[in-house]
Amino acid sequence: MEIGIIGLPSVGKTTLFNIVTRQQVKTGGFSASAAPNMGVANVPDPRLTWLSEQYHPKKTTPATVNFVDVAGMQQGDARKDSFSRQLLGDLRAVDALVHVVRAFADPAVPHPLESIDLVRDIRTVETELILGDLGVVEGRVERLQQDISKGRNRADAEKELKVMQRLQQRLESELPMRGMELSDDEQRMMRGYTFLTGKSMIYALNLGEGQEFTPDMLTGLTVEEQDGVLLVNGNPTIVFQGKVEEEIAQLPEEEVADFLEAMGIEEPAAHRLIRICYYALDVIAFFTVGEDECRAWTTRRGDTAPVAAGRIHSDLERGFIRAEAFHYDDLRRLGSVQAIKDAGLFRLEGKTHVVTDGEILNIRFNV
Ligand SMILES: Nc1nc2c(ncn2[C@@H]2O[C@H](COP(=O)(O)OP(=O)(O)OP(=O)(O)O)[C@@H](O)[C@H]2O)c(=O)[nH]1
Ligand SMILES: [Mg+2]
Repeated sequence: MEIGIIGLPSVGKTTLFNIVTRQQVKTGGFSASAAPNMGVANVPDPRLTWLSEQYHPKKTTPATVNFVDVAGMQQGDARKDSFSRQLLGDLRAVDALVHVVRAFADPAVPHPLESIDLVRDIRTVETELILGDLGVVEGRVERLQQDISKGRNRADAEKELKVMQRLQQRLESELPMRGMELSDDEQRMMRGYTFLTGKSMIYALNLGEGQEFTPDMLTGLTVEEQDGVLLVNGNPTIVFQGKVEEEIAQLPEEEVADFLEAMGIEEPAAHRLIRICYYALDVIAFFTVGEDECRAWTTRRGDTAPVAAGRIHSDLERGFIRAEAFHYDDLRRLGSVQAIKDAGLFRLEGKTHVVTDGEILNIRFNV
């Protein structure tokens, strides 16, 4: 899983990147021409910690999420030819975008649009992404029309042209590709393209120290809560205090809890960000356990056992025979694998089994 961090200049993108990856990349001073920062974050999961306490493995390996921190976008960027190519290149592989929106005011850090206005910033970035995608779609539409007039691959080209034109209209009415209804066939046709507005969007609102979030910061956008998740225009959103969280990320592990309590922070932003990425992408965790290693893995909700096994190694998907499966919750409740077996909750699952969050799997395979 890979996440791209985007936003206007000087909003705290690299600060958030440092917070979540525990790196110390230099912040401040306009990174406009710099190469993207890449980093890895461990996915916090208390279930893995508990499993590790039971199995005493040689190694405990959390699931990881990759983060890419790109240069700041500017209003009007999308009109430059290089813009979408550069950004598309940097963000091609990401599964979701985190848009860092600046709420903190600091005279020492000038805002490129000279005032704090979250709604304007959200709209500005969305518009740039839409214009960037529009450039790609227009190019593709033109190309397809040429193919059709030359009778090249006509049937397929006509089908693709239809969906591209539908996307074009959508973007022209200032709507992102995200949320567009696509048939399975259309989804397949679009899979080869990486439209930025087709990716899941998460907002991260960067507040100043001690600053509180109030919905009136977002007047004009829809703000609601669902399953305890803040949704802004339907997009999962977290609020965080960049400066404070940066300090937390640099503390030695054993001092974190006290600092959090002193600051009245329930859960560090790094954890909340990763959780909201899981939520936005609708992915789940499963585990493998043993004396050598206890490990957490990520897979899409709805994936079958062979697909999940493929996250571990492609051989396990190719040679999948069956999976021994039981659930973390049952182990926690009953205390041992034997007790799970006695309760009839230890299963042998075949290729059609859909993996659930918290399942513990042992893959039997043959290659
Ligand atoms: N006061 C205050 N300053 C912050 C906060 N977050 C970031 N900064 C400062 O703002 C400046 C820019 O932060 P960065 O994280 O580099 O911002 P960026 O979005 O990566 O900037 P570019 O990559 O140049 O577009 C730095 O000097 C940070 O220390 C915050 O929450 N409060
Ligand atoms: Mg930066």
